[in-house]
Order: sequence, then C-alpha cells, then structure tokens
Amino acid sequence: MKNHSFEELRTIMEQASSIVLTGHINPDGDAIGAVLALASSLEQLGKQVFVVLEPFGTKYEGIPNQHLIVEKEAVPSQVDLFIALDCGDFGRLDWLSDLFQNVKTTINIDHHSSNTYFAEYNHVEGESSSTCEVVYKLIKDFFPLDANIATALYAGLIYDTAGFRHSSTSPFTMEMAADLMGYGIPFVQIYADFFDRRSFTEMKAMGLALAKAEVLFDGKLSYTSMTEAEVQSVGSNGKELDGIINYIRGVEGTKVACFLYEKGANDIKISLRGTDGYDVAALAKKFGGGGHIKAAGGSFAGKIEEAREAVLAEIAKMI
Ligand SMILES: [Mn+2]
Repeated sequence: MKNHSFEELRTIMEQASSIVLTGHINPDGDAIGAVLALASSLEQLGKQVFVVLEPFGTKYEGIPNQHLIVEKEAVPSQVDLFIALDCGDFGRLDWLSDLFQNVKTTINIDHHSSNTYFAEYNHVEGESSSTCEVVYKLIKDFFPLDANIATALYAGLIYDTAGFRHSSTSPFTMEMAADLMGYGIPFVQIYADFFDRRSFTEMKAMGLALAKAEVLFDGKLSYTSMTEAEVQSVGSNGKELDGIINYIRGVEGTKVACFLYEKGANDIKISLRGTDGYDVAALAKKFGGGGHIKAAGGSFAGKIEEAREAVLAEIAKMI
C-alpha cells in the first residue's frame, strides 16, 4: 500500500475550495487536535472548512478553534475534498459514509499501522507517535501554523504518547514538541486537562472497575469489566472510561490488560493493552477491531460474560 507524498497532498488541498475534515468516532485528543489544527491552517489559506466530529468530553475543551465544528447536516452536498484524520479504517467514520461517497476526492492521514488505505489519497506513518505528528510534518514550513494550531498539535502529541511515555515517542517527537512550545502554547493546562483533571463520575467509575479487577493466567493478564448498569450506577455517561485500561495495565507482572464494557444491549467494547512480544492489534482484529501493537480495541455482539469467555480464550493462546 503506497503512501502519497506530502507534496501531493498539499497540492490537492490547495486546489480544493471547500473541505470537510473528520476524525474517528468517539474522538480522542489526537483526532480532535489533528482535525482542528489542519482545519484552521486550511481556513487561513482561504478554504471553506467544515469540521465534523462526534461529541467529546470536557477534558478536550482547551483545544482551540472548536468554532469550526459543525453538525453533519450543515455540510453542503457539494464539497471538493474530504479529509479523514486518525482513522485506521473506514468503520471509524462510517457514520459519515454518505458524505464520504459524495465527495470526489478523499484523503486519509493516519498513524495506525493497521490502516486499510481506504481513501483515494493516503498517507500513513505507522512509526509516528500521533496523527498530529504527521499533520505537523505536512504543514510545517508550507501551510500556516500559529499558536492555536501549535496548541492543537501539541495536544494530540501528548495525548497519544501519554505525556511522552509510550515507545512511539521519538527524538523527532521531542523536537516537534520543542518547536511547538516556542509558539507560546498553554502546555501546563493541556497536560492537566488530559491526565490530572477528571469528573467525579469518572473517578467513581474507575473506583468500581478497579474494585472488580482480577489478575489471571499467573498474573500475566489484568482484567476488569463494567456493565451498562454499573456505568449508570455511578452516574457516568460511559464516555469517560478511557483511563481504566491504562490503570490496570500498571499491575506488576502484567503482559496483557483487558477491559470490557457494555455500551448497550449486546454491544460490548473491548479495550486491550500489550507489552513487548504481545501483539494486541492482532488480537483486536479477531474481534472486528484493530489499532496499535500495544494498544488496540474491538467489539463483541453478545452478553458481557460471553465476551469475557471469547476474549479470554484468545488471550490464553497468546499467553
Ligand atoms: Mn492517534
């Protein structure tokens, strides 16, 4: 699968006059940061931009240029270009499939090594820490980059590296971070918003999940789960459970961490983390998902007990 060059992508963007940009469903700091950074840069080039994103939590409210976000219905039927960011496969944006199919030219910019190259023009860097890192390479020295754009890019960078902790952090990542800091961005605030600040219900949901956690397979697997009723019992909206998997993976001796949660009737979300030698992207693929080697997810149609049985059977093969 061939990557189109940044030069080709910039030319296509320069030729378009109206552009719709989106990130994956249930957008995270990288998806939101990449979309808003590129959208603002293109708007400053005189483009008419429409950002379409699913609703997201308050921890992302510090990412600038959210006024560019519109409802899906507000996007005109005749748009020149569709840009998908941080979407590993088409399933990550299929709620916009009618829009995607109506637009003549489509671009896919991403950093998931499992990316399926679903657009007409694709640029995927599986080694990059974040889609924001890819967008930075695309626009730096070519398209506008101001303090607000730098803030959005920095947000994605620290979100996807968990504050420069993941192995995807490279010397280039740090050079990029240094360059972005030079724009005078509120880096203390972004870090606190992403990693320290949480709602009371998020904390309660985490408490419940941690109390239920267990270690299996001689301590190699850390596992926990939440039913829809449990999520609701603490007043959570279910959109604030991301921290749980990252917490249980920290248990001593853990090779694989797994968190299951019931999003609705017969709809179980599977969240996975792996360490060296444990490819959870391959595991997630067996459950209709994907992601990164050390961080991936999938889903299961059925009851949470059935999901547990199916996922544990696959994990047993790995461990
Ligand atoms: Mn990402």
